[in-house]
Amino acid sequence: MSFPKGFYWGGATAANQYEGGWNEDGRGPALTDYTTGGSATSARYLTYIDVNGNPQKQRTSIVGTTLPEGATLTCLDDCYYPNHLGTDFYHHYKEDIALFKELGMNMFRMSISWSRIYPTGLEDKPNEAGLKFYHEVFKELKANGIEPLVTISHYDDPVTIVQEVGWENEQAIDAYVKYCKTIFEEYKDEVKYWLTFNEINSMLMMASFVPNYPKEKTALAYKQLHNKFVASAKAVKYAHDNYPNYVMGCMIAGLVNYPLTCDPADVLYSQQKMQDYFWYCGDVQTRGAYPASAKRTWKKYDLDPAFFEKDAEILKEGKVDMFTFSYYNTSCVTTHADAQKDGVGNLSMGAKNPYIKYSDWGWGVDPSGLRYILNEIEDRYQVPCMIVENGLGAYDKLEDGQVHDPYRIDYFSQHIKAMDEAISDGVNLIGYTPWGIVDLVSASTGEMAKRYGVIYVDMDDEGKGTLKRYKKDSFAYYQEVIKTNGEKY
Ligand code: BGP
Repeated sequence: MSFPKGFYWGGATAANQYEGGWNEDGRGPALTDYTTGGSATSARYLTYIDVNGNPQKQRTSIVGTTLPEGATLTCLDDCYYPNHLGTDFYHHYKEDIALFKELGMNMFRMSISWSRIYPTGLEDKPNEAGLKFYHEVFKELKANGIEPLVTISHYDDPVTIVQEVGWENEQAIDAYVKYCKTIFEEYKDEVKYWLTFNEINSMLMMASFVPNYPKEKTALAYKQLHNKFVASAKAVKYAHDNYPNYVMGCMIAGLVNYPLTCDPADVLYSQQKMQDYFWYCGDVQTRGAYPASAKRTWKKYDLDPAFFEKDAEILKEGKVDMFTFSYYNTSCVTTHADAQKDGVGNLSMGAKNPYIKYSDWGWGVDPSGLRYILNEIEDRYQVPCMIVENGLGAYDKLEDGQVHDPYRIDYFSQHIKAMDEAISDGVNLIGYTPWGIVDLVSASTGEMAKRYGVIYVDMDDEGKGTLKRYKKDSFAYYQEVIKTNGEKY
C-alpha cells in the first residue's frame, strides 16, 4: 500500500455548478447565469436582447463566447438556466458537509464565487453578505475536521470582467488581484490551500478541439491567458509575502494526448499538442517561465514574443507550490484524415482510441493514462501534486431511495489503483478530490443527467425535484477507500 499517511481524500465542486443562490444577498451575475441547459447532443446558449430589442440565443461553451455589438445579456422566459440553482449548496451546506464528514473526507474542494464578493469585480468595497457566507461554510468545515481547498476563479468571473473589461486588458488583472487580497486576508484563519484559476488552459480548448478554429481567436486567447498567468503570479507572490502558511496551486485541465499511430508525424503532432495546451501552462505557473516551445506557438499565431516576455520577472516570482490538475480521459491525435472521431454529438476531442472504452458522453476511460501523466508531471516539476477532479459522468437511476452505480465504483477503483501505482513509481501525489462528489450541473452540457457524485441529488434537467440527498452505492465504496487510506480499492 503506497498512499502516504495524511493523504488528502476529498471531493470537488464549483460555485457556479453547485452553489445556487445566484441572485441572493447581493451576488452579481456571471456568464453562466445567462447560459441555458443543453445535453450531450444539443448545445448550450447564451441569451440576450439585441440592439433592436429582440431576444436572441448564441451557442456557447465553458470558455464563453463573443456577443454581437450592443447585446444585453438577459434571462428569457422560455429558457431554463440550471446554474441559477445548481444543487443549492447555498441552503444545504450544513447537510452536505455532514455527509462529507460521514464519508470520511478530510478535504473539500470548492470555489468562491467572485461576483458574490465583488458583484461586478470593479467595486472598491466587498459585499459583506458574500464574505459572511463563506465564513459560515469554512466554520462548518473546520468543525467537521475537513480542510478546504479553494478555487479562486472557477468559470464564473463577473460578467463585467469578461464582457466589458476583457482579460486582454490589464484592468482585469488588477480586479483579480484586489479580489485575492480581500479573500486572503478575510479567510486567513480558515483556509490554507488555494488554486488561482480552474483549468487555466481551458482558454485554449476551442483551439485544441475545433478543427480550423479561427487563428485570430486563438491568438486572442493566448493573450488573455497570459494576463491570467500574470494575475495568478501576482496573487501567489502576494500570498507568499504575507501569509507564509498558504499553499498555492495551479489547476490545469488534463488534456492528455496520445499519437493515434506510430507514424512519426502523429508522434510529433501529439507532442506539440501537449506542449501548446498543457506544458505551456504548467511551465509558466510551476517553473515560472514559458517553455522553449512557446516561441513556436507564438509564431504560429503571429504573436509578438515581446508581449509575453515583458512580464518574465513577475512570472518568475509567482511560482506555485503545488501542481493540481483534472483528469477524466485521454484523446488520440493523428494527421490521418480518415480516422474515426471520439465523443458524442459534436463534442469530439480527437480520434477514437481502439484500446479503451468510452462513457455515454464519449469520454475515453483510461486509468493508465492517469499513471502516465502523473509520472510526466513528476519528472518535469518535482513539486507535490493533487488530482483535484476525476470521475465518471453517468446516467444514474434513483429507485426506492437507492442508486446502484457499479460503473462508478469500477471507474474509481481503476483510477485509485493507477494512483497507487504512480506513487510506487515515485510520484509525490498528496491528494485526490473526485469531481462532483455530490451531484451538480455539468459544465459542458448544463445537464443534471450527467452525474458524477457518490451523493445523489433529486433534481432534473428542467429544475424539477426535491433537492433531497441520497447516498449511492459508491458512497459506501469511497468511504471504505478513505477509511483504509487507499488500502482497499
Ligand atoms: C471540468 C471542470 C468542471 C467539471 C468537469 C466535468 O472541466 O473544471 O467544472 O464540470 O470538467 O465536466 P462536465 O461537467 O462537462 O462533465
